[in-house]
Amino acid sequence: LQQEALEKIEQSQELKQLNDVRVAYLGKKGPITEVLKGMGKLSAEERPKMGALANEVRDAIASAIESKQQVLETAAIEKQLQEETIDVTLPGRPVQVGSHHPLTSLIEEIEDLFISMGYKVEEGPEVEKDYYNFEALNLPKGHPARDMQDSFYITEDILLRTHTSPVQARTMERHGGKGPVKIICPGKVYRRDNDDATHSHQFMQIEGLVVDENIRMSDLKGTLNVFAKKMFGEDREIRLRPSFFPFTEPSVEMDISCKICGGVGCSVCKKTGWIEILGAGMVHPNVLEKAGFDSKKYTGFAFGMGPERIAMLKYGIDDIRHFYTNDERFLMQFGQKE
Ligand code: FA5
Repeated sequence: LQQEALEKIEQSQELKQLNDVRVAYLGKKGPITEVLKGMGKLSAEERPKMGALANEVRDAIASAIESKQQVLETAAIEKQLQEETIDVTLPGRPVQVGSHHPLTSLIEEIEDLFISMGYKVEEGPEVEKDYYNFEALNLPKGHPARDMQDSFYITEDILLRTHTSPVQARTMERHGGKGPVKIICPGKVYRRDNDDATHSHQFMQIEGLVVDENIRMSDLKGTLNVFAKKMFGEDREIRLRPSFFPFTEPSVEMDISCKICGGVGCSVCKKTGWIEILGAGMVHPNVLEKAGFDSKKYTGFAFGMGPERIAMLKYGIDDIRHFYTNDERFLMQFGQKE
């Protein structure tokens, strides 16, 4: 029996197999347990001899199992170590680093520029009340100029804001009739415009508002001049055209010369050589009064610009849709270089 068990132990290649041998020979139903159980039937002379023999066989098998177990365990660990070796000399795989979206970078640049001129950055909701989007801005219900900004309505009184100007109204209201107010507000806006090279149904705007005593049109012009020169360089031309917005009086629009065609005319500038980038004007007295400001004491200017159009001019991008289609070939041009 002992011989047979030792052979089986020797042949065991795995721990599980060795355990089966242990159960078969030393387990409760194994031959040695059987022998020990049957001791009672033996004569008093035979009993110690048989007992000693059974113990001897059991110990021999047990110690053979133990040493084989150690051998198998060591082999298993070695195998595992070999399989899991890490070759530290292999070259690393390059990690693709993401980058800011070109619009995000541009907006941060514009924010920094205005912060350096003493402006604060404000935010407002994209799902807006009709009151702040239109009424507080001198656009009562039924006003024809509402058609200039075809809107996505959610209910009769709630819509996706069509411009960032509602943040003007909200900020002035919070100031409780006391100046100065000096803010810019970047954010997403939505209009039912048909998408083409220069229009998108969702785009960004950056609003600016300054309200204080003695704010004049010349302050607006000076501010826009500084902005244009810092953004586009001293050599780019700008022009102000008279315009109309219900919330400013007088109102202007600022155009900048087209970089793509050099002013000759191309599809981006609709063959005019100029691209409109912002609307602006002196805050209408009705807007000041509605927000709780005394329009005899306070005046202000406001402007609203489209950063997509600014980015297109600055980087020579020919289609606004590039910003929203997430083509990596486009985005990576603005990414970090390795
Ligand atoms: C406004 O939205 C006014 N709230 C701006 C304003 C603010 C005027 C404060 C006076 C005082 P307008 O609709 O022109 O104005 O839009 C402003 C800018 O947003 C435009 O000059 C243009 O750069 C950009 N823009 C307008 N519509 C689109 C569009 N569909 N896609 C991309 N950019 C657009």
